[in-house]
Amino acid sequence: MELLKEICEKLQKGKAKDVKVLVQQAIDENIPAKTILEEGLLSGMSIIGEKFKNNEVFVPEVLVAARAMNVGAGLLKPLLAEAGVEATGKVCIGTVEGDLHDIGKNLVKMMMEGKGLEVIDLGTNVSPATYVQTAKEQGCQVICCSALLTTTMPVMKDVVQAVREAGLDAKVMIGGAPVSQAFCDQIGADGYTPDAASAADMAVQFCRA
Ligand code: B1M
Repeated sequence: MELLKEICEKLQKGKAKDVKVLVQQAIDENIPAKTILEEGLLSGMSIIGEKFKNNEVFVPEVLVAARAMNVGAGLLKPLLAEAGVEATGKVCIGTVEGDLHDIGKNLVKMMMEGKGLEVIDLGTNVSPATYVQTAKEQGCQVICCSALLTTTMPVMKDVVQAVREAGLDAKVMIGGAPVSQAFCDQIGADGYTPDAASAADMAVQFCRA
């Protein structure tokens, strides 16, 4: 679809204002929010990711693309949310210590809020102690950790260990591009999902259990 291709291209160029206008146009044309997200915004972000890997673009270009992504995703937020859902539980979410990537984490948060979960956003660079303290003080049923760097994935193991040592019965969910089910099993986390929508489904299941 031409419009989605245009969103994808403007996102890669970091044209946040254009992305905003085009996403709104796509919404007005009744293109499903999930399609706009996946085939417009995320597809642009994935091309930028490849170029970043191949040194064809650098941090500043990636940052402006990320900003455009957040602007577009913000418009989709109310549409991705399910209307009239009742609060189903409380979770906290953050990107683990040493890691500043937050686009995926923000999408997971958005999907979880859409399912009626109360989400405490701890931001990026979150230490295991902060997850534990927040879950304890706020009574979170689920602790959600995102990581995008292979070097920060081991912090997830520290989170699991800190949660168990603190005697919390909160579930620990993990995700992010380099994370896998095998890694989840290896560190003893309670759940892994590859995308934001299934993360929200899993969190709801944990909260209801
Ligand atoms: Co960075 N970066 N980056 N970066 N960056 C990657 C991750 C990288 C793969 C690029 C590459 O080389 N190909 C690479 C990591 C390599 C590795 O670890 N093996 C990398 C690197 C090296 C770095 C720096 C070290 C670069 C440098 O400075 N030399 C640096 C590190 C900074 C730090 O964190 N300490 C860095 C910096 C940055 C920017 C600041 C420029 C920017 C981040 C901006 C921001 O987030 N606000 C950035 C970006 C944007 C990327 C890429 C291009 C895109 C990441 C992204 O947002 N993807 C990325 C390349 C790539 O992934 N192709 C790259 C879109 C997002 C929606 O996907 O987060 O995977 P993702 O989330 C998905 C799922 O994984 C899942 O749901 C989401 C949607 O369905 N999910 C969960 C996520 N969390 C979940 C949690 C769950 C469940 C599912 O349960 C709790």
